[in-house]
Amino acid sequence: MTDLAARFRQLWDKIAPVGRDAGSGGYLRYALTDAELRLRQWFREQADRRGMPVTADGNGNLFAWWGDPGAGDAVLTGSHFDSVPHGGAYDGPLGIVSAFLAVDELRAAGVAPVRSVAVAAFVEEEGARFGVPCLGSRLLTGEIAVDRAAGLRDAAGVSFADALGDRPAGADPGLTGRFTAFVELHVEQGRALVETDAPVAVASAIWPHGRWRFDFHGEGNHAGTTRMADRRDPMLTYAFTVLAANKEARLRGAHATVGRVAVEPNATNAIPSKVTGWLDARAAEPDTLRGLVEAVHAKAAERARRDGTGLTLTEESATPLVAFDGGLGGRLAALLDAPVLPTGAGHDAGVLAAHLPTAMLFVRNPTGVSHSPAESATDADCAAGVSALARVLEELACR
Ligand code: HGY
Ligand code: MN
Ligand code: MN
Repeated sequence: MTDLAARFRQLWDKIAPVGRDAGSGGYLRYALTDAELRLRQWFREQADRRGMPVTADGNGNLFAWWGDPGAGDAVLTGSHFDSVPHGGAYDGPLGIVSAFLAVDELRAAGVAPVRSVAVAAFVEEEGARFGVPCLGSRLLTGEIAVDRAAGLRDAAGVSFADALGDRPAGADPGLTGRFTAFVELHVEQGRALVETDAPVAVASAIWPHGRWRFDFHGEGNHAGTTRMADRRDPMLTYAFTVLAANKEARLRGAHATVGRVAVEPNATNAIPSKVTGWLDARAAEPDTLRGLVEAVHAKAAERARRDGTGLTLTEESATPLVAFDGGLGGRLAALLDAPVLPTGAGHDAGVLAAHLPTAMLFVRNPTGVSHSPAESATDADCAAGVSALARVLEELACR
């Protein structure tokens, strides 16, 4: 094992147990809950050890500064700590751990920043607690209204403002205006790097994507005594809609997933009164995505008429196509001699990309699996990611 891979492992092992579910082996690191708060504390300690002051933007995002935290140009890196339910270890934290190690590498090489380097820990990237992904970066850039973000509620009814302990501060153009670039390092969420036999890639684009909530309303009633012909069962409309989403996505070469469902009253012997399903839909082109969601909606509405149920559709979040800054991406791909890949996964980098030159580095994932405990990366590839990030930060912040 190289020195750097060993240093990666040492730091990684410190956070590995935090929020891990013993049963699934996956992580329950929801934004601003105990596990994520412990990781944020770890972030402050790591920054402190390196003499990097930490600032907060009032939206739940933290920044550890190598250089002046108060003024001047800066290069932003980092990622997020929060996970999806039973998510993998690498999605998010890899970008933060790698950023601290990249700063260590540069310092050990005697390189000093000409522009500050800020390591970010963005809050609620997954939207697993409050429903809207990239909530922290959307707030920072003004891409979501403060009132809407403040009022988002988790499953227990706690609002984002209450979890944060304050009303979010909202857009901070003074801060974002300081960043000359954002480079987010992330575990790859597919197998393209296994196929190209490279440890690190540069991102070209993020597919447009979003989340749509389908509320199906019916009539709660007794499972044993209600004649089949008399039922208004929203579970049927929901089930048909899931199948339709799968078919419509396949027809278009797009992706559609219903991975979350809520049933009321959720009793074995009662016809549900309401079923809510969340559609996650993604496509390479915005028109394809729009057509997909419209087609699923039309099919669901038609089925609701047949089932005698009601349907309301709510768009919970939408992220447009992100084409990362071609100049910056090309420069980094040449610097690292790395392949260039698009992705169907969303990232804070996708939100920041509308406001400043932004790029992403992907680290090879042997299984290609993500949002699952099976997500993985070797220590050697993680070390290659740290080296790549260090070279990028040297190029962008130290010359
Ligand atoms: O859902 C996503 O694409 C991301 O991982 N937040
Ligand atoms: Mn994720
Ligand atoms: Mn992520």
